[in-house]
Amino acid sequence: MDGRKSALRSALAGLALVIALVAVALSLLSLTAPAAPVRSTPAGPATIDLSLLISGRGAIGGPAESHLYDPQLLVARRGDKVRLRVTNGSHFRHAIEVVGYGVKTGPLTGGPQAAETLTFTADKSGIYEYRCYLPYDPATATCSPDHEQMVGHLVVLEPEAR
Ligand SMILES: [Cu+2]
Repeated sequence: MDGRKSALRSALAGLALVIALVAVALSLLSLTAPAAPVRSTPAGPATIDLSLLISGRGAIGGPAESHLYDPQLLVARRGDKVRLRVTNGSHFRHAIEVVGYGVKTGPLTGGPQAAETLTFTADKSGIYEYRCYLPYDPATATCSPDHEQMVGHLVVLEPEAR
């Protein structure tokens, strides 16, 4: 009886040792073979196509307090050439300016969709605000009461070290 117990005990101890060795081997493997970084864009400077919608649920004669830029965050890397398609999907005249980048559309008329593509090189890293530069003027169907809320940010990252 005692002999069978001690055989079982040593078998369990052996099993525990094997499990510990496998765990050490696995941790060494994961140390020596790090996962490759996931990459969805080329490593070097690239031309990136972005699109931005000036969205307004307000319509002519209706409420106009929901105008916004969609999306409110754009990301590029320094050195990328950016082609930013701006479409005005609202019924009011709007525009966009990336402050500090010297990049802006002309006034984009409302009603039938108006669009303009801005092409620029993201040559400065940092976070830059984009906003509408046309003040609210109901007499000319320009912008909307929420003009001050039409804000987003362009984030230009430093490229990864290669
Ligand atoms: Cu405005």
